[in-house]
Order: sequence, then structure tokens, then C-alpha cells
Amino acid sequence: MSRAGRVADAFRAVFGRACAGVWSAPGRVNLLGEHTDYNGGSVLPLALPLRTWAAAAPRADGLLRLHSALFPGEPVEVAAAGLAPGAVRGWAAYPAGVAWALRRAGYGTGGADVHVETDVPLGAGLSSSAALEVAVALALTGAVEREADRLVLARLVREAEHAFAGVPCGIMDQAAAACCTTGHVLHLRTRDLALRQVPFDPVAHGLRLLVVDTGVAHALRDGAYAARRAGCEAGARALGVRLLCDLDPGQLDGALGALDEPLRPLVRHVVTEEERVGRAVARLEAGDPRSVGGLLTAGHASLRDDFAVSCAELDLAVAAALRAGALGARMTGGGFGGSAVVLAEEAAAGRVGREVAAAFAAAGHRPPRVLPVEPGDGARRDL
Ligand code: GAF
Repeated sequence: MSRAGRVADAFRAVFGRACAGVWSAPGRVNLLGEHTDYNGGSVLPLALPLRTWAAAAPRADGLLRLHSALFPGEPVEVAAAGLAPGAVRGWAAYPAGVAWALRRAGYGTGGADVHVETDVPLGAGLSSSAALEVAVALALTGAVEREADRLVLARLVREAEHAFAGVPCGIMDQAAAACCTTGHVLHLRTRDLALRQVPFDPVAHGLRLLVVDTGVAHALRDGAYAARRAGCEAGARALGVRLLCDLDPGQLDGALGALDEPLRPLVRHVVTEEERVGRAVARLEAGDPRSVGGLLTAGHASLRDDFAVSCAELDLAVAAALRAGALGARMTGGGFGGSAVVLAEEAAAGRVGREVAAAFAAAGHRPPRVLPVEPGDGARRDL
């Protein structure tokens, strides 16, 4: 039986009736463009093979009943009309926030029974929350086929994350879960949400893309992410631009000279990262994914040294991967733990995995999880 079929069966076991459908959304890994999505910059995420499923059926009584296979002891029942930020805590705050955001936007979602299951590891920096939110958004609205509608949904879902989960995130993760397509990275220009699918098929080029989950739980709610965002906004204000990515790379040196020390490295990271994304897109479009490796590694140095969002385990994963001959490696996502992404020749991929594992063992860290990935499908209806 398909995974979606099993999720539908689980729904029946929990709620004692059939679901109206099963929808799913993927976790993501970001190839390049980190901490640019709240600065008007560009990002390059791709959908992982790991997904979150949501089976749902409407209810006439206005009740929203939420159940998760991961937290079976924490079902939630709440009146959809009474939803408000703070009303639901724990895992269910994410789907409840989505229902709240959809209702406010006039989607007319009333009561529903919702059961969710996931393969996306939590806290691994692979966007488990956006996968959950987007899968539930589709389940509550029915499949949204047009790309523009999916972007609208992604924006609503981001509002839910801000209000219910308290994370002032950008739009990358929700847009990736909603809009990625197989065989592509999603080139999203966050200033105007212009979006292009850029071909990226590492295997066809004799390459492998590896995700290394360090096992260090990353949390964006502890204030460090919000502090970086506030620092970027302060930098933009000090430089008289609306968004940091309004700065041209040619203006960077002058801009840095005009800033106080704590803001300089933040601004440098954002402006140089945006430039790296532009180069990566040009190289991918020219059919040369190999040459993106060096940009990944430069991006890691910038996140580690300037933006200060890496950690010892991520640095070790990157260093060990490069020592083993990877073409490039970097931390991915918000940072402070989570995962790294590595681009390697197919012939070197096994060695990279072994070297990273050996380096973790030698340093006394928990074994990392190394996962080869190919760009997969965004959100969809499965049943
Ligand atoms: C997290 C956020 F949710 C994204 O919006 C993005 O800012 C990312 O960190 C860093 O690039 O995943």
C-alpha cells in the first residue's frame, strides 16, 4: 500500500471515518542564499524526498480536531472560530495557526479532522514546520494547482508561523514546500516573489548532493534568529535602504565603512551571499553544477565568520567533507545546529560520508545521518 494509503488508514483508525483526501509537502534543503529571504534577497531551495502527510475531512460543527502520529498523546480539539495566537501550544500550534491564517484570509475553512505523519526530522534544519504547515494548508483548502495560488498560500502560512510559533522567519521554507518541482532548485527572489525553476540534476552530471544531519537540534525560537534579523534591519536603516539586498555589491565597501562594528559582518554576509546566489544561478543555467561547489564553501565561511550562525558540528561536517574531496559544502537553513549540504563527485560521495562519520566519532559527537538527495516534488495531493 502507498504511504498516502497508510496515512488514510491511520486517519480512519483515529477518527472512525474516511478522510476526504491526503495531501503532502516536502522538507527542503537550501542550496544557497541563507538569511537573505528577510533582506529582499534570493534563495535556491530544493524539495527533499522526506515529506509530511496530512489526511483531512471537513466537519460541520466548526470543531478543528488535530492528531499527529508523532505526538499521539497530544491530540487537540478547538473551535475553529475561536482560534487566536497563543490559543494552541506544542506541535498543534503549527496546523492551528494555518487554520487561523486561512480563515482570516477568507478561505472559509470551518471545522475539520486532520491527521498528520512525517518523515522530515524535527529540528534538523530541513523545514519540518513548513512541510507540516503547507501540507495542512492544502488539506484544509483542497489542492491548489496554480503556482500563484501556492505562493499566496505560502505567504499565509508564514503569517501563521509568525503569529502562532513566534518565529519571524522569511518566506523561503514555505515557498519551497509549496512550489519546488522535481529536477529543479527554486530560484525565488523574495523582494517581489518572482520565481523560476532552475534545472538541477546532480545525478545526470555524475554528482551527488548529500545532506548531513548533525543531530544538533536547531531551534529558531530562542531569539538568535530574531536577533540576526533585527541586526540586518538596523543595518538597512543605518544605510538608508529599505532592504539590505537593495545594496549593490559595488557599494559594499563604502557601506561597511559607514556602519558600527557589530552590524558590519551581518551586512557583508547578506550582500556577498546575494552575489553568490546570482553566480550559482548563472552556472546552473549554463549546465555547470560542478562549479557551484566553491560558492557553497564560500557561503559557509560567510555564515560561520560573518553571520555567526554555525556551530562546531556543522563546521566539522563541512571541513571533513572538503578533506574527503567534496566539491563544496556548507551549513544549510537557519543554523545554530541542524544540517549541512555537500556537493561531491559521485565517486567521492561514499568517502565523504565515511570521513564525516569518522570525524564526528573522533570528536565524540553523536553519529551524523548522511542522506543522498535529489530535487523532488513540492506539495501535492496524494489521494
Ligand atoms: C530559517 C527561516 F525559516 C527561513 O525563512 C530562512 O531565513 C532561513 O532560516 C535562513 O536562510 O529556515
